[in-house]
Amino acid sequence: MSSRQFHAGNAWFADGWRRDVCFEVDSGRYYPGALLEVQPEVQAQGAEALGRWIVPGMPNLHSHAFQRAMAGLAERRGDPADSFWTWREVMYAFAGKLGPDDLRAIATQLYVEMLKAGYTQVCEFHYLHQQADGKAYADPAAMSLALVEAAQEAGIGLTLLPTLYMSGGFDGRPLGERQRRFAHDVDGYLRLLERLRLLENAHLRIGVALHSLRAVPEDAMHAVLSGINGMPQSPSSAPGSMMPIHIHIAEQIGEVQDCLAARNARPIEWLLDHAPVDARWCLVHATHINESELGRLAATRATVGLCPTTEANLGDGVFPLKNWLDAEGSIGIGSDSHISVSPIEELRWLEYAQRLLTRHRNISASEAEPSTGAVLYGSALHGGANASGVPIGSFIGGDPELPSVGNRADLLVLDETSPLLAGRDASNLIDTWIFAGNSNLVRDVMVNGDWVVRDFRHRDEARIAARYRAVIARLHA
Ligand code: NGQ
Ligand code: ZN
Repeated sequence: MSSRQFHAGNAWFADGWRRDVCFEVDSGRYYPGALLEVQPEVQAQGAEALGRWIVPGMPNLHSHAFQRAMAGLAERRGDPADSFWTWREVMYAFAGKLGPDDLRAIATQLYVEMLKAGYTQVCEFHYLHQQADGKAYADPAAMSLALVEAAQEAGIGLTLLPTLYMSGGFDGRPLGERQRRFAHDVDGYLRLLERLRLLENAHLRIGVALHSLRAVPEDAMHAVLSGINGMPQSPSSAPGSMMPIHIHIAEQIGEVQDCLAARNARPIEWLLDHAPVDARWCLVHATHINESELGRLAATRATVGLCPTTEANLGDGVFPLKNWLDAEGSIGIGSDSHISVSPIEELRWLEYAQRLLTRHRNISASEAEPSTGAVLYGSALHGGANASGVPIGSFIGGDPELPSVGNRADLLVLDETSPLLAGRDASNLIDTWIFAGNSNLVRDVMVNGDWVVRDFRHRDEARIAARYRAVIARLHA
């Protein structure tokens, strides 16, 4: 099969914009949808014109898809001391109602919204494994497969992170009644991983998630980390053998205090002392990190998963972004509870929280890269790709003559006709998009060489939304 050629007026690379970029996309030689050659400053004859401003698609490194269907339903005061923990009770009540078909319908709708907003890969931190009473489904992978099907139907890349959840707190107490459907023992968990891994392909990567130090006893953590060594992988999986490892680490002060009481160490400190943390790891909500933890963690090359809109919504706290970037730490963004589904809003709030705290501006920018938006977008692409375990996040082509392949062809075409972008050039385009782009500027979206969004519309959005509405009407009836 022959390859396809595309031409971008300007395409964004890690070190800035290039003009007249020609993309050659594989139609089957290595894996369909891989970038072959990517060449700046050429006018390819017969190439399909993409548009004026082309950027890599953004990975969403943290999602609990089902929570999208309760967005807005926990914003009424219940208890005068409303907190993360009271929100969690509302969330548990909702989670208890969902079966595989509901989860599939909700996740598919969410993934369509993600694509339209510019996310082309999602890491699904998935812990609704069993039936509500704690018994396994006839197929123990039923809920995981619902997410795999949802991603396939929507056309988004998925890093599925089946999540180990064993105890209800640091003291090892058993799961509460509403947590029973999260349960696994280590063997059952590894069997699920093994089965799912055989499904891997260019769109699907399987990784590991430990829900939190609260939920995973130390011996279980070690058993899983050694159990994944040498686990077989599907031959049709995208290149790169990295199996990402995600964990919720230090979101709430209460969690830091409980960890100190039970383990005599702060959560990040404890993890660094007891686990082989390296570039495979993604520490989600590293919110409560001190200076010494920060220096040690940055040196491991692990990524921190930041979810600014959810962290704000739940009253978590503010991650010390400036110090982390100064230490060359890796970041990515996630929409987590999906109170907002927009990479732009996540990145904007990442910076704004720092401005409000420090009373300065352009905190994330540096001497080497003075554009705040470019630092934010570029960092989140890089760390997000790492946490996803998939070759995405930048336009890297493979040499057709060598047995290596390029990154997946995931790209966004921005709406060059928007008045907002009038008079903008390469020096301020990303800044304008991130800080002022309140109406969506993502016009077309390509994932793995396929158009999934064209002219602001997803290829199957009407049908997917109709099914979502029907499921929600029943759940809230
Ligand atoms: C979750 N969400 O697993 O959905 C969590 C809440 C918990 C966030 N942390 C539950 N944002 O941490 O126990
Ligand atoms: Zn989470």
